[in-house]
Amino acid sequence: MLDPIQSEANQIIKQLETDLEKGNLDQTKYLGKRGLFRKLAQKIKDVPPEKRQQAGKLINQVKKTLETKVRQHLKTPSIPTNSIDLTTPGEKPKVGHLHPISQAIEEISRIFERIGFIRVRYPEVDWDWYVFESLNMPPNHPARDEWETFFVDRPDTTGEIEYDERDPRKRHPSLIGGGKLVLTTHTSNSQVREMERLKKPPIRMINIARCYRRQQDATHTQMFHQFEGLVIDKNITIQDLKGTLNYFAKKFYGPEVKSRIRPFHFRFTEPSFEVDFSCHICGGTGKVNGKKCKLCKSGWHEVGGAGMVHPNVLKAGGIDPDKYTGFAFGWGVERTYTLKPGLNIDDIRQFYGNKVEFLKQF
Ligand code: FA5
Repeated sequence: MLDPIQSEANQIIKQLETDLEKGNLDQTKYLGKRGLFRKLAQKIKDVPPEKRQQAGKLINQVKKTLETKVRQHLKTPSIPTNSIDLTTPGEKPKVGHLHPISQAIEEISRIFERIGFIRVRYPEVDWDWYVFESLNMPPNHPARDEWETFFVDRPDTTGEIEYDERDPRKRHPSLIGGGKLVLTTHTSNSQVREMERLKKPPIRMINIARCYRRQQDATHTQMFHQFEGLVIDKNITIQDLKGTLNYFAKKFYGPEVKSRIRPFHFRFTEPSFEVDFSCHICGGTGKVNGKKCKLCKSGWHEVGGAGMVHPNVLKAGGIDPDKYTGFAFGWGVERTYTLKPGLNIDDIRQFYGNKVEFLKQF
């Protein structure tokens, strides 16, 4: 009972082989909806029930043979190279996407641009003066130790000029042929650069850039990103800072998330704060159904620093601290991003491991 099917199958395979030899491949003729294989498969209904299983196997085998022959032919086509087989099934091109940190940077920029911040870029290898001295950190000041700095191997041209807190501009890089050169340890190097660029407030800057520190563990990488906000104008107060933090928290994490500031110390802001955002899982309570929240320690996540711009920094940027005040903040992009609802990334080094399987998920 299977013989007619077998012999028809042999014929179809032979016919395909002849077509392939001639370079006449038409897949639809064999494997299409109304193709020869489909017609053969339909014959199974005429086979008595006790032989159907065997017939099914035979039909499957024929299909595999036809497909394999077509596939092999397409890999090493004997058809002339200038002809195109329009029946060949298309291959979906792989579409890439931006790196998750680039996506985060785009999102952060858009959020701040909506309230009038201007995105700027400044050098990521910069003079010590912009990274430390102009930020009220004299040479050899112990506060510098917190920034585990990579220095560029270059002669120090600072010379004999003493650091003068009342007039830090005496040691401005343009006057001393540069000075020491460092990889930027934070985006705060942009503060005085932006004051110099605009010369006069109002200033509303957002600077997002790479930073470098000699650190490496699950929450620190040697290269990471920060975003720095700086607002300077008449009558800017801590209220403005708090309003901006809350605005960002709600836009980036969701409407139920709040910010809080805790007293801290930075040389370039006075007063200074650490900034936390409430945990989106436990809503800032630290508990879920009476149990300790697994995502946060105490209901809050720390993301970075902030404060009111120190008068010495305004002076270094040529702005009169008796007329103007301002606030600044600086946070890690990686850290801020990993706290987004739905992401559960416990090691930020994964962002830079170049594993496509990891990156594909974003
Ligand atoms: C600063 O860098 C200050 N410049 C922030 C600031 C700006 C304060 C303006 C006041 C006014 P801090 O060293 O704490 O502060 O770093 C801020 C954030 O950067 C950290 O909370 C963390 O999120 C991120 N960060 C710091 N070092 C690393 C690192 N090695 N890897 C990844 N993220 C880091």
